[in-house]
Amino acid sequence: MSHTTIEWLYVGAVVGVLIWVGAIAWDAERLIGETPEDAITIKVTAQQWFWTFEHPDGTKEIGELTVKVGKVYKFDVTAKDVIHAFNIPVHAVMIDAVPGRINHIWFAPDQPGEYLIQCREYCGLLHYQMRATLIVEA
Ligand SMILES: [Cu+2]
Repeated sequence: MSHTTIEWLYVGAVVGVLIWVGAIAWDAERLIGETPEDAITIKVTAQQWFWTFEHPDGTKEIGELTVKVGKVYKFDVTAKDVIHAFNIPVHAVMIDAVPGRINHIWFAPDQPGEYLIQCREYCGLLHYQMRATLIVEA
């Protein structure tokens, strides 16, 4: 093979790998970005300095959220006063809670237990106490 042919093979291989990596990243992003159709919607409202959760049947929980293993949940997140951020560190859930708009994020708990929910955007005096408990039932 000539010198030039080898160079072109090399360029082809590099381009091929880049396309492959790009396709994987694109697919991963698509999977994360799309909310599964069977998701149960929970309305999450942030205000100084607590969290309110509303289930589809209208039941409300303040300071704690009860969900079940094996189900998929979509959070409709908003705020009443200032900007907060809804965060469940263990489940990599993190989205801004902004007055006047609804942001979406979903998750599917796979382990029973109690987990921390917290505010991740400084929202005033008691920001550091703006916590809730995620209760995942079997
Ligand atoms: Cu806060």
